[in-house]
Amino acid sequence: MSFFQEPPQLANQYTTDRALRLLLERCLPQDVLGAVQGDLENFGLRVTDDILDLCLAAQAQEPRLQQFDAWGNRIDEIHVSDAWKALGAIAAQEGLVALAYERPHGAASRICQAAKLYLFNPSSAIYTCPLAMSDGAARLIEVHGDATLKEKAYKHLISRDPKDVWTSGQWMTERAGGSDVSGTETMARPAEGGFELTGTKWFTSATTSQMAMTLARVEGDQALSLFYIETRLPSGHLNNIEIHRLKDKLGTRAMPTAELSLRNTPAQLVGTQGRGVAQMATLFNVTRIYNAITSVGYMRRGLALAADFAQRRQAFGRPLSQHPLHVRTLAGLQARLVASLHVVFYVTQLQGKLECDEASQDERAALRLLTPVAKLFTAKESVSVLSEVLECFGGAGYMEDNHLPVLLRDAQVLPIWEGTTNVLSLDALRSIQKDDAFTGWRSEMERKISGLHKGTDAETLREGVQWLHRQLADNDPEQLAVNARAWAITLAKITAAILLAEQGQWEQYTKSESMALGCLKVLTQKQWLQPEAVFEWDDTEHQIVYGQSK
Ligand code: MFK
Repeated sequence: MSFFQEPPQLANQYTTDRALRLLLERCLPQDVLGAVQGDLENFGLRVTDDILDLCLAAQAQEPRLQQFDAWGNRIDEIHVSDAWKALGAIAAQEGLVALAYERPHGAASRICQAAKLYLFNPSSAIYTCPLAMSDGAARLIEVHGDATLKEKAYKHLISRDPKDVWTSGQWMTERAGGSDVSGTETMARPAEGGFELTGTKWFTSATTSQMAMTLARVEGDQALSLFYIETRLPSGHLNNIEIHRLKDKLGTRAMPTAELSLRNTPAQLVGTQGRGVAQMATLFNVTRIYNAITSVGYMRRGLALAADFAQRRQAFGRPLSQHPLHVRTLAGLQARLVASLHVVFYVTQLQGKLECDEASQDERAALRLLTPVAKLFTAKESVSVLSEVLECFGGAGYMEDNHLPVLLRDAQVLPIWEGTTNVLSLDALRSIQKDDAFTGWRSEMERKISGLHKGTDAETLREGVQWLHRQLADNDPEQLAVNARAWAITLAKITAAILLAEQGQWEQYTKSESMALGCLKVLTQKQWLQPEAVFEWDDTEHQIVYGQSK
């Protein structure tokens, strides 16, 4: 009989995730851990079972735009699969957004929510995207919304009832203004009861959402303002919105992303006129954290499959898991996942504290700096790790029908949307120059380092912090900007190393072995913690790209 390869199996994604369990054990108060553990165990199983089935069904039936009905009326109806809708219903019932606002565990609620999102994401066909925008919109309303918005939208965004729950869009991107939203062309004109918006939005994710937060310029203003839109009229028709087409994307194809135009669309001003970008930051700082959770979620799924496969796949007379070179490869990837996981959960913890008014000045500053850094770093790690994961399967990793390539294709959007790597590196620098965020981050990190015992690598960690500080102190803004990416990635790695050391110390006390210290050791051996190369801007770079001097 000829040979057939056994496919990889997914075990319970919570109970088998040692890194996550240890992290939660340390970060959550014992009563909270006791209260959520059963739920996480059930959910960890469901994401390998019925939720995964829905994910595959949603990916198999992509959304479709129907622009006209049989009678020639323009309807612009986006049809999504039943599976996509079912994923939304499960997300509501599981309280994936609601948890953060019900706050059953105070500031720690964000950590519990992040654990569920991390489990859900790789089985959700990226339903985490609408959840991210809805959570960001709920937070935006909580901070900047008036009573009407709280009554109209907020309660729907945080509902657990599938019939009542809403998702929100975050319509920032236009043809002229992508990363640079100052190019926004959408105009807002005062109208009865508020404003009317006219303009074109070039990328709108999860376009079937019931509402959207968007930017527009009030006639005569220089600065942008923030607006709330309801996408449909009570009749079900679109609310003066035309959908031109669905985007033909590399990944995230179960989710509709559209180009659309607003044609005198009724809108309500949110917060203060002319403070649109600053207020929208309340939303996009939440979605950036979701992006980071999503990044680690994809890495985890890929590595869970690759590690299982390595125990089944025989090559050169033994399973791959008995080949040291293969295990070394997997260990390097796993250590990178765990490093990212700690950065993500630390940011989540800070966000929870901020929202419960429990964050110190230093923690607020650390959060401001780490939000863009965690997003940019984990997104890059996700793409790189998943590319390696596919290779771990050999040719099978390149085959669409085993649902491995989709992980990489979906992950490829993570460094792009919600601010590209370079834009976020510059945002990190801006947080330092404008809000002195480095000082707070540094105090937080030094506090953690001084809690480490002798014998740990405290000195190396301290040197890492000092290296980051020297770069800021010794370079002019132009040099800092050209090295912003290297600086931000180094900051992410140093943060990860400090968090791993802190976790490792706790694990050594309470367990017989430490996974976190194992990861730190592997990363150190790989020289992963070395600062990224920084060097002066030189015209050679322009020449090698364009063949001539600037
Ligand atoms: C599964 C996970 C999925 C997640 C959902 C995915 C859905 C996809 C939807 C999208 O991709 S929507 C498009 C996302 N687009 C971006 O994220 C835009 C990227 N560009 C930037 O972030 C630019 O840095 C920015 C647009 C903010 C620059 O605009 P400006 O007008 O040059 O802003 P400026 O002058 O730097 O800042 C204006 C104000 O906002 C300042 O406050 P003040 O007016 O008080 O001085 C800034 O401090 C504040 N601000 C900017 N960025 C901030 C911030 N505040 C806090 N945090 C930030 N990150």
